[in-house]
Amino acid sequence: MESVTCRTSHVPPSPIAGARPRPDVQVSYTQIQSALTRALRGERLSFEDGVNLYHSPDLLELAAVANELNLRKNGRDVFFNVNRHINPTNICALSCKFCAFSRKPGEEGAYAYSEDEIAHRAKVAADSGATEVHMVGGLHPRWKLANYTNIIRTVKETAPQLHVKAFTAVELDWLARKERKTVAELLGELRAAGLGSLPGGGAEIFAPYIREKICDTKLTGEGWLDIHRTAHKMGLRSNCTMLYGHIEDVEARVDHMMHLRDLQEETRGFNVFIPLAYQPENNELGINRHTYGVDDLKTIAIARLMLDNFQHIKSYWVMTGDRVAQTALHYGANDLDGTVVEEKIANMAGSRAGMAMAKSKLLRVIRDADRIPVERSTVYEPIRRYDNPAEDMLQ
Ligand code: V47
Ligand code: SF4
Repeated sequence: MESVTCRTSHVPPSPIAGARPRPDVQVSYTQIQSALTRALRGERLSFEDGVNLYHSPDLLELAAVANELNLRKNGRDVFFNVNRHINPTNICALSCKFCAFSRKPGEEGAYAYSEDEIAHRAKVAADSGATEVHMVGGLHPRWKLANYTNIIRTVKETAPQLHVKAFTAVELDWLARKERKTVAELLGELRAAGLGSLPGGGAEIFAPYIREKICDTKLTGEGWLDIHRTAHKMGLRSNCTMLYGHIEDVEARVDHMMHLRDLQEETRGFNVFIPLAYQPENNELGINRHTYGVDDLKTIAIARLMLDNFQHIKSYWVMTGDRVAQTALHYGANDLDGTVVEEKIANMAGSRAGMAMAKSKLLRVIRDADRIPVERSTVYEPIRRYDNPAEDMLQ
């Protein structure tokens, strides 16, 4: 098992200071220039480069390089998908400090969907042209493997064409331990039921000095990476995320990206990297601020520069709102996620972006950024390229 240690001996004096570059760190403009030049030459950047880039005083210069790297890889095409989130239960044995979604059994607001409720949502999704359901939930103390396979089968029996992207590494670890199975055995059974790929949730921040403060009882960073490695080796693709904008520092963010880059180098199994901006309400973390646009955009740009072996960087409108998500398309992002329809996790934590976005609006957001909308499958196969703007109104 790969050990997740932080790449620096630096331990921040006060992580609560947030992820703003620390004023005591001296970074020369020459070092930043050197990193940008090397990135444009296609060279791999180091941990120190990533930290230096976060200290760059020139956001537009970062944007120009990230945009250029993205245009080389993906041209002006921007992906979106027509999907639906289904959170089968919010009952959870853990109590991550940033989470506003989970409830304890019997607590007001706790729920667990029946098969009929899941089938209904899958049918509505399929009828509205969705190609994917994204399903993640809490760690239900009483659910067994059969609950999970039934959830997948219910979706596939209702609408066989839907791709099931389901269950975070955290849920898989919990279930494997309860069922006394290896993760490979568990994934084999879920795949036989119809699982298509894994979402990227549960990664949070790998660096132990942050993780232990925000979700100390959760699967470790190395455990998360190990489960994705196992999935990739079985031929299952997956996504990866990073929760930022809470108590972490820029060193922890860059460290996180480098662990993902290393695993991608080993397996090539990640579809996309998705930075998730922290939403501050109704949780126990005590950090009561949303991220601002500069930090969101800088993080997208640095991800594009650091993650040179990733084809896709997602600007997830749910966390940043549509305006910043759109602007990120000029900072290295080439994917906006989807229609979503019933987003609960960020919504309950104070997201101001709403629960859904119509396909017609996604088209407009992309088109207004002077990019070409391309509907994609979950694993990034193009479904339809919207070459003709006149057709957008018909969607
Ligand atoms: O793991 C929980 C995050 C994640 C908060 O793979 C929060 O395509 C912000 O991973 N503020 C689940 N974030 C969502 C997720 C995801 C979403 C969309 C697409 C994909 C994909 C994956 O939500 C959790 C956690 O990191 N989260 N609470 C919060 N207060
Ligand atoms: Fe449970 Fe996931 Fe919320 Fe943590 S983030 S408390 S594991 S639902």
